[in-house]
Amino acid sequence: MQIPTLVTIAPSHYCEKARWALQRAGLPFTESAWLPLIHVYGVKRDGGRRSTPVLVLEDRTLYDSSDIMAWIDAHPDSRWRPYAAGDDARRLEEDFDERLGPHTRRLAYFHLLADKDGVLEAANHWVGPGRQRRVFGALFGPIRWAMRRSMKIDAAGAERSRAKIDAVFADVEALLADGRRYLAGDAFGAADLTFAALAAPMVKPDAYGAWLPPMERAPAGYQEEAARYRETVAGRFALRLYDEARA
Ligand SMILES: N[C@@H](CCC(=O)N[C@@H](CS)C(=O)NCC(=O)O)C(=O)O
Repeated sequence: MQIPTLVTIAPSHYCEKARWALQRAGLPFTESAWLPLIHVYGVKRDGGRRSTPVLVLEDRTLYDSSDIMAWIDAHPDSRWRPYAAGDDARRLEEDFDERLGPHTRRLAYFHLLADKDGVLEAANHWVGPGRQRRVFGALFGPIRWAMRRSMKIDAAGAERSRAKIDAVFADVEALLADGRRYLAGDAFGAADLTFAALAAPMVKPDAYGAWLPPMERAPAGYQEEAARYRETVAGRFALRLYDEARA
């Protein structure tokens, strides 16, 4: 039987969601990791469209992290049932996918893309020093321009995203106020993993599945902002989930 291929943009937090879920479930896969924008070539080559993560299976291809989660939940060999808590887990997962993911990504990129050397160093960790990395380095200016343009990464966008993240973090804090250990049900599930993975760009867990720069070498604006999110109730919760549930 063919081992599934997970096609990723290496640092992407939606890809981290899929990667973590597959690892948690104990289902084998290989990762085909790409750098932003160069991924368009890789994803199309491996049978995807454009967005990542993509999971290429023997008989079909899954194009969305939630479809990958559902496949894991139904898989007979899975050691983990992400939807054990039922619709509450699904509803929260969808809510974080829509209301949190795009905003942590934009705010993190807003700070990190300003540091060209830092991004190029990270790219070495993500895909190694080969051809892909060299093309990314040579085209870094236009790639950064295209990323900023397509994701509206600018000061006004960062401000809007900060407010959206704060609102989701406040909702998570409100859920946790009754003392529960997990967002839905009594075990680690899809809602918890999705929240932690999608919060990760702004709370920087040590166990994140793709290399991230050490805090002291990240741009000052990122350090300040991440330190603030790490101190919130929801930020501490995400870090706890990484400590406890990310091998
Ligand atoms: N709803 C999708 C969102 C995935 C998503 O936003 N992926 C981003 C990476 S963080 C992507 O591939 N962007 C590049 C593109 O669309 O070209 C999912 O959960 O899989």
